[in-house]
Amino acid sequence: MRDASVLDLFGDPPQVARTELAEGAVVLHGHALVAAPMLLAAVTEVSAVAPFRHMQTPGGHRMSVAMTNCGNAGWVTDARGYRYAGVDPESGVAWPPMPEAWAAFARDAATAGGFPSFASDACLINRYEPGARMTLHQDKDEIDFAQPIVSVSLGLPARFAFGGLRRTDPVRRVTLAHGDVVVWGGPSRLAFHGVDALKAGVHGATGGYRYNLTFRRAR
Ligand code: MD6
Ligand code: FE
Repeated sequence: MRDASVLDLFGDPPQVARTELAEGAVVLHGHALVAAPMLLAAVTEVSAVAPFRHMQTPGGHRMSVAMTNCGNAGWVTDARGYRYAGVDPESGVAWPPMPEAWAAFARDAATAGGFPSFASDACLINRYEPGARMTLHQDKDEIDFAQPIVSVSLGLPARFAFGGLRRTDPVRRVTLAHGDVVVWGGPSRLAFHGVDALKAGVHGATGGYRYNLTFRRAR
């Protein structure tokens, strides 16, 4: 047995409860609880430079979820379609860089979820207010579907709907709470998923909002 000493501070992270959603998709409950203050502080920094905005879908609808990005590429949608863009279309300048600690967190979480050596280059930051939701969709604007997605939930809880590879496949629902991380790849990489309308509430870390960070390899 290893000596119970200060070394444990630098040892393996504690095992957290897991929910397997499907092959290649797992919820690591509470995996981001320790990192949450760091992650939220950087959300404030990123959004001071690249503010949250309600983008338009290609069909002309205003998204109820407000979004911003950091990293080498940012996910955007407008009348021209869904895509990754190297600059923030609102300002015409590059997205804020991905904080080092974020990339390291995402890599570690991916490893814990079964996908070692994940190198994210983009993080989409979603902000949900009461009533905001995300309809069923696939994340398919990235170049390399061999890379997983790491998704971090912060603040108010939400009901996450996870389906199959066809829009009409049955969905399973799971609550994502503050600090939960979903790691998602392999045979689940193109699974349909969405978020039910957020219920109003107050969370000690985020007030009336839920934030979701999704780390991707976009390019
Ligand atoms: C959200 N998440 O939790 C939205 N996409 O607010 C996503 O759309 C998502 O959690 C791909 C992989 C994991 C996700
Ligand atoms: Fe998604």
